[in-house]
Amino acid sequence: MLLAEGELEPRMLLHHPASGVAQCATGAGISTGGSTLRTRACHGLVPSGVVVQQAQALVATPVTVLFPSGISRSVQNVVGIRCEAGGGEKVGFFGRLGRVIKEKAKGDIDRLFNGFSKTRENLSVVDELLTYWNLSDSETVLDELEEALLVADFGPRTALKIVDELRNDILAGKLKSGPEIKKALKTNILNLLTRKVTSNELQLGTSRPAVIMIVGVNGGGKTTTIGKLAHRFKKVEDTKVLMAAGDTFRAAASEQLEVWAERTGSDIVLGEGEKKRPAAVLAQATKRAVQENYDILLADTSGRLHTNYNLMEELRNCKKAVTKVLPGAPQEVLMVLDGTTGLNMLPQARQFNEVAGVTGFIVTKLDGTSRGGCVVSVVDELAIPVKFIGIGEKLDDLQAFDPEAFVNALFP
Ligand SMILES: Nc1nc2c(ncn2[C@@H]2O[C@H](COP(=O)(O)OP(=O)(O)OP(=O)(O)O)[C@@H](O)[C@H]2O)c(=O)[nH]1
Ligand SMILES: [Mg+2]
Repeated sequence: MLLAEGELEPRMLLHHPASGVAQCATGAGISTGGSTLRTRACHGLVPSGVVVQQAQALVATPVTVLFPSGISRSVQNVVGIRCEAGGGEKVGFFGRLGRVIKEKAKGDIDRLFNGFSKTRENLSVVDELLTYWNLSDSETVLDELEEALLVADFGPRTALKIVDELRNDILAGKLKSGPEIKKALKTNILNLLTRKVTSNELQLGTSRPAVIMIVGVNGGGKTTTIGKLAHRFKKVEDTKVLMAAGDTFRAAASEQLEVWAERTGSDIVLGEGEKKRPAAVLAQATKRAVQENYDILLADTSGRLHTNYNLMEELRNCKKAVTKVLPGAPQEVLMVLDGTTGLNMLPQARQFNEVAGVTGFIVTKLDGTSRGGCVVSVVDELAIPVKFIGIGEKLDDLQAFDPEAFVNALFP
């Protein structure tokens, strides 16, 4: 039995019942009898972030695959999983970068918890509702629960999905108490955050440089996020980070990015003279990143309204210019979404995705909003993962998005 090729991600466990050894499985799909289980992460055998070229199950005994959500599935004919990682120093390097970028700094969980205080306030009514829940007033409670989700900007469609699933489970007799309903509520939300997307981790490919384009509407936090990302990457020793000042629209934009470059010890390509067109700046920066062997190129772009046809076409050209210099790039097109806009981010995200092929979201300013439920809605509606969240203006206020920690911060 072969495991399909995939990225490793330390998330799920393969449990070998005979030996009792829990082995972290990794990043590949396990194909069994026609169905494919997408696994994440292999521990001990292959470092996280490394691309699995081939993985093979060794012997024949059933194993239970435990997903982070707590759901378990039995897989036949597996005893151990052997993963052969793609070779080469570059793969290893990006694996290392992947780990560091995901690393939880001390106090991260606390900061996440504090960052969500406003949204949590909106949802605190859920606990009150469920404490005194009984079967006879289920409908009223479910209505009020839906209302609380709407207030926290989960969006009508997503809120309805969550509540409908709870209603079905209550009617089927599967949920019999307030705590059970709360647990199911959290599981439902976690499923919405994970089931349509494969990975919340950056996919940087296997060769240098990896180009990350940052796009989004005005003032969402793109430039600040580039500074925060560079700060993270720079935690890996000797990482060469280049920034591209692709926002040639605003006079002060380049200077703002220059400040971040300086603060993080990154280099920067600025548009000058005739090369001031954004696509030209990005092409020039990509060339330099290739020629001078940079690891990461972080490309800033101007804020633009998703409804402005010309500016959206300009964005399309920016991406093309990067790909022309370096086929396969940009490896990531990350759209910055301003958390304070709540559900208004949905049409923006749709349009940017159509034009630029968004590979992940970074939702910023979640520290200042009571509308954090929009994170669930945007993932559910667009099937694009959230990769990072911004919970403040400082360099360290960017966190790798962890769906479980997010749900726990909303419903402690
Ligand atoms: N509270 C909070 N503020 C943030 C966060 N991220 C960015 N900001 C602030 O948002 C404001 C706009 O940030 P920028 O990085 O300039 O946004 P931008 O998207 O580059 O803006 P344009 O280039 O004008 O489109 C700044 O004041 C940032 O400090 C965050 O996660 N939390
Ligand atoms: Mg900017």
